[in-house]
This record gives sequence, structure tokens and C-alpha cells, in this order.
Amino acid sequence: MSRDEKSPARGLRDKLIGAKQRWAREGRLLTGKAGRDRLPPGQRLVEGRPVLDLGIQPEIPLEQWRLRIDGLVRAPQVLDWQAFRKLPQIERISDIHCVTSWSRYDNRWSGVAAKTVIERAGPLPEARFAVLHSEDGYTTNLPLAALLDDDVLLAHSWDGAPLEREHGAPVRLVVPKRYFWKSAKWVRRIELLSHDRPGFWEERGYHNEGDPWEEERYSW
Ligand SMILES: Nc1nc2c(c(=O)[nH]1)N[C@H]1C(S)=C(S)[C@@H](COP(=O)(O)O)O[C@H]1N2
Ligand SMILES: [Mo]
Repeated sequence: MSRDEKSPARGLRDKLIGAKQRWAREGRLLTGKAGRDRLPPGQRLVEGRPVLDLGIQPEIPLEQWRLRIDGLVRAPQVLDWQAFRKLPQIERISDIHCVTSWSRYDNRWSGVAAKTVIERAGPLPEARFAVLHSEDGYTTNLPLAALLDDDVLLAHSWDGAPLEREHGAPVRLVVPKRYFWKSAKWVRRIELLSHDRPGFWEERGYHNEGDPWEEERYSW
């Protein structure tokens, strides 16, 4: 045994090592996010609720609202408000990442899983893509598989209150794993296709996939 190992300094070092070993056992500082930050590259956090759209914010009375699921499906659907509210309702908490660089954490969305309405329509085997059509003429595209993810909602409420008109009332799509432009407001039709068809922004220089973690902002 050397002098050093009996010294008070040695005792302190053992304590530090012991503490760090305990951190390792307890998984201290782990975020549960597979070693990556919660904020995607190039994003900044906001607390408010920015509004982004083409400047047309349709007012849709509930009794006139319809949601169609058509294209490559066995049984095209037209849901009215009552039928929609009778479907199983779910709630999901997710982060918003807008391509214009703001992100907002912990948004609590309530509504119907997109999967629920799509499965009722029965996608044909050749259906692999979807185009979302909105009341303001906006469109956006997604692989069908992305729409069937269990965090994807046709949401009627946000943080416990019905959606406001400017945020897409009465029902908007929410796709947490993509930039927010894929989350169509005032959605009225889900069209299933065998081939991909770019939507409004996807035709205008924005990325076809829009994964914030890959920083898929633009198509170049
Ligand atoms: N129907 C429709 N949906 C839309 C848009 C739009 O112009 N029309 N803009 C998209 C874009 S670019 C963004 S960032 C989000 C903004 O949603 P918010 O206004 O609720 O923040 O809606 C998306 N969904
Ligand atoms: Mo956006």
C-alpha cells in the first residue's frame, strides 16, 4: 500500500467515484430520448401559439363539417360531427416543430387517432401514400404509414379547449414526428394513393418528408 492510498485525498476520490458509479446505476441525467436533445437542430423554444397559414381562415359550422376518407379504400367514408365524436377519443402530448424555427413543448391534443378513421375505410393493399385536403385549399402529403403512427391525431382540442378557428377548427391533423406544415388545419379529406403526390409546400421547395431531427426543411 502506498502512502497516497491512505491519505485523506484518496478517501475523497473514492467518494467521488462511488457517487458517479451510483449515477450510472440510477441512469441519472438520462432524458429517455435516446441520447439526443429534445430541441431539434436549428429550433428555438416558444411559449405562445403562433398562427401560420395562407391567410384564409375558414369558419366551418359543426353541422356543415364533413370528413371524407377516399381514394384507394374499400369503403369510402363521410363522417359528420356526430359520427366523428362517437369514435374512440384519445389524448396525446407532443412537441411542435415549425420549419420557421419555433418549437413548442407539451401540447396536449384530444381527438380521434387518424388510424381509427383510416382503418374504417379499409385501405387497399396498393394504398401507400396520402394527401390531406383542407377547407382553405391547402394540401400536404405523407406516407400512409406515417399517418397510422399512434401519435397522429385528428384533433378537435388543444390543451383542454376546443381548437380555435385560426388553429384549424373544428378538426386539424397533428403529426408530431414531422415539421408542423404537415399538420393540416381545417382538414376535410384524406385521399389514399398508390403514388406520392406533393402538397402545397412540398411543391414549393419544402422537403417531401419534413423530419425535424434530420433537418429536412427544403428539398435541395
Ligand atoms: N389548412 C392549412 N393547414 C396548415 C397550413 C395552412 O396554410 N393551411 N399551414 C401549415 C403550417 S406552414 C404550419 S406551421 C401550421 C401552423 O399551425 P398553427 O397556425 O396552428 O400554429 O399549420 C399547417 N397547416
Ligand atoms: Mo409552417
